[in-house]
Amino acid sequence: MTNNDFFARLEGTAQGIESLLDQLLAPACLPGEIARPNRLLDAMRYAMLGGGKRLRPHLVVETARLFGQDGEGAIRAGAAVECIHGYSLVHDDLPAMDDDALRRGKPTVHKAYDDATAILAGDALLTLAFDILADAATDPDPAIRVELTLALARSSGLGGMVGGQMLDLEAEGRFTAESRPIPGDETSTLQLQAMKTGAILAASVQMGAIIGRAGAHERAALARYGVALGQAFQIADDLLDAEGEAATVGKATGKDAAKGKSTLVSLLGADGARARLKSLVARAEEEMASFGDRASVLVETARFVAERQN
Ligand code: GRG
Repeated sequence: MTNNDFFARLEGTAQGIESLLDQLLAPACLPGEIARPNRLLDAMRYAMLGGGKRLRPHLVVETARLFGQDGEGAIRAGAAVECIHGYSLVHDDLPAMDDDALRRGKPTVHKAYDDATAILAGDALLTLAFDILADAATDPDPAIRVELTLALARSSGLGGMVGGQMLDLEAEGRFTAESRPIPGDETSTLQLQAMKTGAILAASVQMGAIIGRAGAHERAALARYGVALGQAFQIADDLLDAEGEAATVGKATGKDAAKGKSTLVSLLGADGARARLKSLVARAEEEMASFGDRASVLVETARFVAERQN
């Protein structure tokens, strides 16, 4: 698969996601809703439309495609993951969390609106994610919808992304009076990162496999691919934070070092982190070998994740 083919696939999914989110975030109420307040809807649209690589939906869609499932279901499941991702960014940027002014190259939601609206926009995106999955349009089989719901819930909540965010705040030393400090060794750092960012990426792959009705062996290989991809994503993110320019990356950089955060870059050095990144991409590729040429997009995705500049 050429680079151009890969970017065409990424862009194709991004367009599908943009147009579905535009529809889902329209002013008209759905059955069971009473009214959609303008300011909240505007803030949700501001957070979700016109930006982002749409990497997680791409993983859902391309994994489902591996099993010949090329319909609306995968785009809808991808939109659900993207809503969780979008909510996490909106909340992460708040003054009580990371206090960021720039996201995807534009003012963060609380800067463009206000803190309360940003909190509510994140809350409503979180709810919307599960609304999308519960809808029969996502898959005619209720058992599949339940499985998708569970995969997304487990990866994004207490034992996944939100839990990882908590560990991250603890690691900054925010609550030293009440909680144990998090050790900054490699094992703890990998666990924190696996929860905070890896879990949702791995779940995206898993959700594609659920839609594709993948067998146990295939799911296991995809799960290992997802873990390697998640770690690679995080190292690339840490390298961008350490070495990238805010204008290119689309958000503030140099924050990990300023906060004394433990990352694979601080633990292994930039060259050591790059070497680890290379071996993770190789592992992701190996896991896809049994799928043959059908998995070439997922192989390219692992390379893209490692080489991305934003
Ligand atoms: C606040 C509940 C809560 C969770 C926060 C995922 C997370 C946990 C915070 C996001 C903050 C952050 C910058 C994490 C680093 C990795 C990351 C998720 C980067 C952004 O993801 P990309 O590169 O972004 O896929 P785009 O904009 O392309 O969607």
